[in-house]
Amino acid sequence: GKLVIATHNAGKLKEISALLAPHGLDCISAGSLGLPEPPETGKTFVENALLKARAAAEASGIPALADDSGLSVAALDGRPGVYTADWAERQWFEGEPGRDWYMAMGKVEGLLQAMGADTPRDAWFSCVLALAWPDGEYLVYEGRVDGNLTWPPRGELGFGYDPLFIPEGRTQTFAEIDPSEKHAISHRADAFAKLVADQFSA
Ligand code: ITT
Repeated sequence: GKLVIATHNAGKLKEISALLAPHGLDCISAGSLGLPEPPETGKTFVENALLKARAAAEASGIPALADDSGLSVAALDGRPGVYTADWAERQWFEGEPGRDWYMAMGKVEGLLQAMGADTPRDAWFSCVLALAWPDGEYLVYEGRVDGNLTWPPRGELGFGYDPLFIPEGRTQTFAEIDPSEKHAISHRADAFAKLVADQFSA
């Protein structure tokens, strides 16, 4: 069947397409359908993922999959969490065009400096995947990966905060490991495993 991937984030779209590839769906991006981006007014990953999936399913008449995700820093009581994208964006509007990733990274550098050498750098990524159908039915799946923040950024792979995040039990950042390995252990992979077990297992 057909599935709309309700994201406007190119990094996510690439990962979701790779994770869905074995399941033989005809994936259509929200961007290619010209679907609008609903404002993310929710206070939780679940609320925002549902908001995006439902809006896309309603507008397109096709089942939709949305991803709401973010980075949580233990020493900041889990912030920025659901506000991770805003965090980067605020910097983007103040910064030079085309340097949005760098500005977001700079924000983390400041954060890590402010934390000092003795503050634990434990962090985690969360991902909520929401599936919504045009008739209003929906399902959500939650995933998480624990790790540590590092500075300076390392690696060119992945997207977003990947160059700053070392998953537990590894020495390389998410931006240094092969995408196939990130897809085995990431927050998105964790949520996907639950979705696949629920939707695609016979
Ligand atoms: P859509 O809402 O259109 O899907 P978005 O970028 O606005 O795209 P979110 O609101 O879910 O998505 O924000 C997610 C933030 O978390 C964003 O800043 C990402 O860069 C970051 N993020 C999520 N998953 C990540 C991953 O696997 N690696 C690195 N950063 C990630």
